[in-house]
Amino acid sequence: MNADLVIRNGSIVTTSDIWPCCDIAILNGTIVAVGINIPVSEGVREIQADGAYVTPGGVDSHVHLSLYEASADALKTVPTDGSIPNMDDYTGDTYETGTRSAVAGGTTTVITFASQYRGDDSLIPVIEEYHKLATGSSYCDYAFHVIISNPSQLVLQQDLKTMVENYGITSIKVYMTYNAMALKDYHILNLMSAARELGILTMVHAENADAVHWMIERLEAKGLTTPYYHGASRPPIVEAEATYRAITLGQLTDAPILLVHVSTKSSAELIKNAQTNILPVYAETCPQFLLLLDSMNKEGFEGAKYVCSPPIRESVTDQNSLWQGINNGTFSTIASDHAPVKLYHPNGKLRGLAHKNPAQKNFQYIPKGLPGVETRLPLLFSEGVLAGRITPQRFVEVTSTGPARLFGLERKGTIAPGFDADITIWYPQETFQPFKLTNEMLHHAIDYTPFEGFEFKNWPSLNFDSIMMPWFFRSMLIWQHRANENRISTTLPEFSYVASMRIPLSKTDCPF
Ligand code: DUC
Ligand code: ZN
Ligand code: ZN
Ligand code: ZN
Repeated sequence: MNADLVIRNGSIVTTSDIWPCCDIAILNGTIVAVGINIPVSEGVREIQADGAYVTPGGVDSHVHLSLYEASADALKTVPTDGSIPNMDDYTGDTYETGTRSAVAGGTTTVITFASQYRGDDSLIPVIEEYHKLATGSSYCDYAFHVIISNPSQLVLQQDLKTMVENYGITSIKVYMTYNAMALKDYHILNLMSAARELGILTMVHAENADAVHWMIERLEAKGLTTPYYHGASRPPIVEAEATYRAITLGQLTDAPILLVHVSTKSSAELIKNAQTNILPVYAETCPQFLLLLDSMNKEGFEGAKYVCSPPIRESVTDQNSLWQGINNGTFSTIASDHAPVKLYHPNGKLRGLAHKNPAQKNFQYIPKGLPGVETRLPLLFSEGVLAGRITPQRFVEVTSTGPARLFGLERKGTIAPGFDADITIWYPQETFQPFKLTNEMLHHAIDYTPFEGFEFKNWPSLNFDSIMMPWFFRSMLIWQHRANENRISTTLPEFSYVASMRIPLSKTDCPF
């Protein structure tokens, strides 16, 4: 067998099976064989994976990187309601810091957003700008969705087609909330209808903008403006109404839709009901909705760490319903919705607040999003697979195979000959020392994690057990890539694997 790398004796996990004691032979970043005792020439590099789960590399289908950088000019014309921070306050992750963080957590492909703002007439310069931001700066494979905030005639009649044909991009996102982004139902109908004609999937952020606005006014009138009240301003019913409306608009246009960051039982039930009626309705949820509760949110400004939209919910019933939705097939993908802004900005401003009234620290001016691209897979492995809530097969389905299929990443998402050799290894539990997460362990450029103090019972790693290595090298992750595939771009082809130095290694020692 002609190969340049063999992974030996792992338990390979697919959406349907676990094949114990299997080898994977890899050549030039592609899997060339899967089988038992695969013979290869002497000298071929081997990785021993005895007793380890070997899963396809994670595909994170919802990641915001360089969030506001490409559209700086267009942003000047946009109303600021806290959904978009002032550019001076921008401290999110770039393609470099975000993708190194992804890889360090076992994710080998991210689908990120190129964002069109109101001031942009066309989509094409926005897509070009994001390609520039990502090129040469990404440690893993990446692809794009396009956020549409100005569905101009140019967009509807020309750009969507160009986006598909010239850039291989087949998904858009629309917002039903935020002044700066929200589209009226009329415009969403126009977009869904055009998207359907072109085979584009429309992702929907479902929250009722007017209802949120109305709630915020009432909270403000009572002086309830600390970050703690963010959740109160966007109750589950606000998400449910918009979810139902999105499903209805999709039905009217006969267009496939994906409800992103679903956070409640009521929304999950509406989606399940639509799916039962054979509508092409897909759904995503995120680890923060499965694992965090609003009661963890602190009074005072520390609560800003947990501000995301939809908000972290109050009820275990919502969490249980989302886990149930993973098991009954409601959710095709679990994504991070990595959309972070630093809590303490180096210029002394707090999470984008100072351009409004800094003394006020009003929750409505806090950008809505959390970091999570690195913790997504390990959280779902620890709290899902090892806690017995989901099987290893379901884990693979919602973290890799599902999103790869949904977004047309044809050579990703499973371990089989002909597929990209993007592989994540989870060493056996008995060899892993559980640890409590601190933000310093992560590779993002953000100064906090909402999962601080969570205990992790495993983390993706590679064990060179026959080679003497410094102890911290025990933790590594295989990452192989394949460039220039239709939708996928990768820009650092010289890497054949990437070290993910886990546990107490300072960022300055890290090769990323
Ligand atoms: N929606 C997202 O998908 N991400 C961050 C903020 C938001 O509203
Ligand atoms: Zn959203
Ligand atoms: Zn998002
Ligand atoms: Zn790859």
